[in-house]
Amino acid sequence: MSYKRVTLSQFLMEGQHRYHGSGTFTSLLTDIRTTCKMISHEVNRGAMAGNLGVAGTENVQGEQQKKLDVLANEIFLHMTAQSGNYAAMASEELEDVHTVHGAHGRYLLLFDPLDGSSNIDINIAVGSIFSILRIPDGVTGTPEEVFLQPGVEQVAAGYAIYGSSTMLVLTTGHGVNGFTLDQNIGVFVLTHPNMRIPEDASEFAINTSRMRFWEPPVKRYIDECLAGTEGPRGKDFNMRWVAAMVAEVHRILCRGGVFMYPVDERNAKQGGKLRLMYEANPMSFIVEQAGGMAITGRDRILEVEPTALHQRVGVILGSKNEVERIRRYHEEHDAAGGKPLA
Ligand code: AFP
Repeated sequence: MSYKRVTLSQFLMEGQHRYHGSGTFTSLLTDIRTTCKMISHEVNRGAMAGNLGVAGTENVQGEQQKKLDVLANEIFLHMTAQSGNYAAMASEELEDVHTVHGAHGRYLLLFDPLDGSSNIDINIAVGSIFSILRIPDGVTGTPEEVFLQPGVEQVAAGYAIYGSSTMLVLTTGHGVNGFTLDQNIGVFVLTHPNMRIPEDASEFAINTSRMRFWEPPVKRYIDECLAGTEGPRGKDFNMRWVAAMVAEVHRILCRGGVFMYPVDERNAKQGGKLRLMYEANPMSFIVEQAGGMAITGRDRILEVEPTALHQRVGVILGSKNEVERIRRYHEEHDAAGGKPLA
């Protein structure tokens, strides 16, 4: 019965009591909850609200912004600044740190307001990703360097997926829980408690149009998957590509698999394609909390020391045994004298 369900607010309050929290987390995540509901509303209205199409501007990454990229970014900035819980924010869409004047909180928010925005105009799932860091003790001000903390320092992370239903999936370091938005009453309810990624899988997601640029260990893994029952893996694999990391990670949380956006010959100069602070770190925190694994190819993503806000990185994450196998393939390649691309 729906009235017996646990809402996100109740869940956060319960966590606050269990871990003797001060209520800060509850406030931080309440801001995010409202933000995601508003973005969900705008995504859903789509063409009716004139929300589709390009904005005619470029973001800091040099990518064409969609109208909804710009709108989602504004919603994030506005809705999370009001409470004063966050001292500053950094967005994939903004060049510089956005400082909140008069904020009382000592938290930093990083976000990708609308991930997978090439899906907007064709009505396929998109999402928002967020990561929360604490300002270290003794630090004053919020220059860019304060944000440059490795992913292991995250105090919370999550994403919203605007798909056939809207969901908010989050971790505060005590497992991963998923909440579905009940559109009738405007409330997120706990529908996916304690999400766990199966350790084994036979599904992979990678943009195969880039195959000719891949490093040998990546090619080896995919070739073996494609060989199916006749190959060394002795089983058939399935392939998916949604072009929105949020949707790929969500599928992996629900039924396992591997998602790969590796460093390749084309993107090696910039370190990879995906952004460490807005995409790789928060998703890796979630994946690890759900029992999965997340690497750059060779290293654990959460231990990468960031050097720039908009840094990019190779990403391979998902079911533990598959990701461990891919890590081993990189190790074997390097041990045989192969040179890493980045
Ligand atoms: P956008 O948010 O700029 O559309 O990029 C989405 C993304 O960063 C990630 O979510 C996808 O996995 C990946 O890019 C898709 O990349 P391809 O363009 O190579 O399909």
